[in-house]
Amino acid sequence: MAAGSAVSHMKLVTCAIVLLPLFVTIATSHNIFLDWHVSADFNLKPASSDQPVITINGMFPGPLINATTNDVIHVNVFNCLDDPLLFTWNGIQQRLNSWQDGVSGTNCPIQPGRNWTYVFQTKDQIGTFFYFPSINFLKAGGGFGPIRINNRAVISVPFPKPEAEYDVLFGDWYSTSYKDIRSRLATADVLPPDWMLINGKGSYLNNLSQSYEIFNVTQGKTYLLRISNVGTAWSFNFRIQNHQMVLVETEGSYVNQIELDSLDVHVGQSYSVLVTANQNATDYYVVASPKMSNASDNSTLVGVAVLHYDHSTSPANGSLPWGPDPFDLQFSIIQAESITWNLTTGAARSNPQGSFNVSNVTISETFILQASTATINGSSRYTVNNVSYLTPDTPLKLADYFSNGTGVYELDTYSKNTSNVNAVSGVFVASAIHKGWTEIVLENNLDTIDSWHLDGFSFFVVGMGYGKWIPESRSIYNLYDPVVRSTVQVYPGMWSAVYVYPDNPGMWNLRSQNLKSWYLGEELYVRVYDADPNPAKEKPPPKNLLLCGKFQPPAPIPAPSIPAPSIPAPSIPPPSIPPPSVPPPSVPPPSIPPPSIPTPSVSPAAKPPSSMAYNPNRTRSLIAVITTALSFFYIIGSY
Ligand SMILES: *[C@@H]1O[C@H](CO)[C@@H](O)[C@H](O)[C@H]1NC(C)=O
Ligand SMILES: *[C@@H]1O[C@H](CO)[C@@H](O)[C@H](O)[C@H]1NC(C)=O
Ligand SMILES: *[C@@H]1O[C@H](CO)[C@@H](O)[C@H](O)[C@H]1NC(C)=O
Ligand SMILES: *[C@@H]1O[C@H](CO)[C@@H](O)[C@H](O)[C@H]1NC(C)=O
Ligand SMILES: *[C@@H]1O[C@H](CO)[C@@H](O)[C@H](O)[C@H]1NC(C)=O
Ligand SMILES: *[C@@H]1O[C@H](CO)[C@@H](O)[C@H](O)[C@H]1NC(C)=O
Ligand SMILES: *[C@@H]1O[C@H](CO)[C@@H](O)[C@H](O)[C@H]1NC(C)=O
Ligand SMILES: *[C@@H]1O[C@H](CO)[C@@H](O)[C@H](O)[C@H]1NC(C)=O
Ligand SMILES: *[C@@H]1O[C@H](CO)[C@@H](O)[C@H](O)[C@H]1NC(C)=O
Ligand SMILES: *[C@@H]1O[C@H](CO)[C@@H](O)[C@H](O)[C@H]1NC(C)=O
Ligand SMILES: *[C@@H]1O[C@H](CO)[C@@H](O)[C@H](O)[C@H]1NC(C)=O
Ligand SMILES: CC(=O)N[C@H]1CO[C@H](CO)[C@@H](O)[C@@H]1O
Repeated sequence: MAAGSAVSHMKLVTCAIVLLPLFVTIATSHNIFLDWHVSADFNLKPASSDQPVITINGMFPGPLINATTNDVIHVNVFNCLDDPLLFTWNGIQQRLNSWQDGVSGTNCPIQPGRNWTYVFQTKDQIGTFFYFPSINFLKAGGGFGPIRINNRAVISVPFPKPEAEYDVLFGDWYSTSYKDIRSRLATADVLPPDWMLINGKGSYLNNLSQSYEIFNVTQGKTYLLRISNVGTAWSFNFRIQNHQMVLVETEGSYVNQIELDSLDVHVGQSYSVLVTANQNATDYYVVASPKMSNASDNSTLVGVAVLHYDHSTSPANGSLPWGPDPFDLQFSIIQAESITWNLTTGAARSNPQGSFNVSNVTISETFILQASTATINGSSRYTVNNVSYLTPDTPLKLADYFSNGTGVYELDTYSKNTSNVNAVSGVFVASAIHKGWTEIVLENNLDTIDSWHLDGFSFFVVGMGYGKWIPESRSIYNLYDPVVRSTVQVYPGMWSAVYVYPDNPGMWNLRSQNLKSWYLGEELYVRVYDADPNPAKEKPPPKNLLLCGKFQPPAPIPAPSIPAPSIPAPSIPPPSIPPPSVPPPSVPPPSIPPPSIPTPSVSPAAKPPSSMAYNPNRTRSLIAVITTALSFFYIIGSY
């Protein structure tokens, strides 16, 4: 890091040099600093075609974020793509900090040629997660990677320490450019992706694959596989020839351990399983095959990797291990219902997971959300309660902070529990009662398996059922040990119900993980608002907050000596800034900046979605940057 680069708070990126991963983990401070150069690579050709693949520091999938409970992750993202970019951290709860969630409703995009640093904490979490680019359909081009949150040393884990851990990211893949797919989505009937990659590599059995993945094991040892479905559309059944798996964790919860021959993983879900190398030392097939598809053994849509024993005497052979009938959803449903929460084990904390449970809670509110499709103004859209989400130029979170939403969204315009009469496009923001238990029923009117994710929370998966949900459906709920996670599948023609405790104020995305559905409107935001003015409740915007849309950056501050509106450093309790989640006493018209909030200029006609780093006090930021840099070098020097 040259001293010069610190001068500009937000630096124009030199995109030519990308292969410079900077991984520094400072054990004592529990800060993890990462520099990510995100670019398009045309030479990887995982599916044999020379489409752009989104890499991070040249890697596909991107680098592992290997964190421990409560670590603080600093990810400086350099956008070397020609599309605006945001990353979201699937399943990371961003306690009191939806500013770092990285979806269109919370952050202005990082423009091409720019960089921006996320800073977030893995507060009170453990488990298996992943990250991915959240906007512009970029996920279909890659850019995803694994996140592990390890237990702190003082917390015991409910299984013996494995010999090694492997990240297993599998997902479907289009063999054409994400840009082509994106441009055709609204107008043409785009076929689902027809390839399957495991850790960015094609099938062992398909000679079009450039390479295939090998998991190395030693006979007699046990391994932890951290599995995520990073794809865009297909659910997969995962299995290993001649080997069983023990399911131990999902999306941050320890489950009651069950032995499985195969595991269904839906889009956006994560699991960890233990696999013991207890067979003869040869090679074995590792298979992920699509649900609800007749894809044959050797099709590109069947992922095949290799489990390779040390001193293996033969390559993988025989036929692929049989999975369940891909159209037998009953198998999948029964398996889902058998995944329950281990109430007695500790997780991020030593007290039992089950000490916070739903066996006796009072529901304050029920959301009934129905996913469907509709044609709106001639284009095909996905809808929730007949509303197709319309992404405003201004992130909801910014509007919330600067103008109590005025001019960008209106809270509860659309019903949370009935479908709009006509299909419309709109900015669907639903309120949730702070600390009032909320039941969310997700119904699927589509003919594919849907998968829903809520940012900011884990939820209790209390039930699934056929047809329409009715209040009597509650009689089949499991309120004793429902699994706690953040992504739940919804089978076609069925519903899934979850309970969530909205104790995390902020603006939170509730979305279909199926990329096309999400991109075409199957999402909404849930606003959790806490009237308590204590600033400890929700974090103030970060110092490097990007502005865009209605709230444009102020004109450049000419000289550092000119007094700027005072904004305290984040670590100092803010004396003059109003608590972030509390709206200004009266909503000012958008052109009047709210009292003592940094003054963005409002330009309703702002067309190019430019976003610039907001820099209230250049002097101070410069000092801060230099100080950070100095202490950084000091730490490296003493490392
Ligand atoms: C991840 O972090 C843990 C805890 O610090 C460490 O034991 C492990 O070796 C790390 N794994 C990788 C792949 O870096
Ligand atoms: C951009 O990167 C530089 C380091 O190259 C860093 O000092 C600066 O804080 C980053 N900008 C933002 C907005 O994160
Ligand atoms: C690849 O496999 C197909 C059959 O799946 C076969 O027809 C073809 O000849 C193979 N190509 C090469 C280069 O081996
Ligand atoms: C297994 O070993 C091979 C050969 O050394 C290596 O190329 C491969 O990356 C290893 N696999 C994993 C998942 O580490
Ligand atoms: C649940 O966790 C406890 C405590 O770690 C462990 O002893 C027990 O085996 C686990 N139960 C199951 C069914 O996995
Ligand atoms: C392992 O190899 C031995 C000797 O080749 C054979 O008898 C046995 O059936 C094999 N076991 C398995 C599980 O394949
Ligand atoms: C899959 O195969 C079954 C049985 O062969 C057939 O009934 C069904 O129509 C096929 N489905 C698709 C989508 O091709
Ligand atoms: C691929 O699968 C089809 C259908 O199962 C089969 O007919 C064909 O022989 C297979 N090809 C190869 C190369 O295995
Ligand atoms: C369940 O809740 C009711 C009402 O809040 C309370 O009276 C009762 O003691 C609770 N039961 C248990 C087992 O916690
Ligand atoms: C911000 O800038 C003003 C004017 O240059 C200066 O007086 C003040 O000390 C700065 N604040 C901080 C925290 O550096
Ligand atoms: C802010 O918006 C909310 C929801 O629309 C409304 O209930 C509240 O009264 C507004 N606050 C102010 C200060 O206008
Ligand atoms: C899994 C499997 O069937 N492996 C076999 C592959 O072929 C060798 C040699 O014929 C056998 O020893 C393995 O059992």
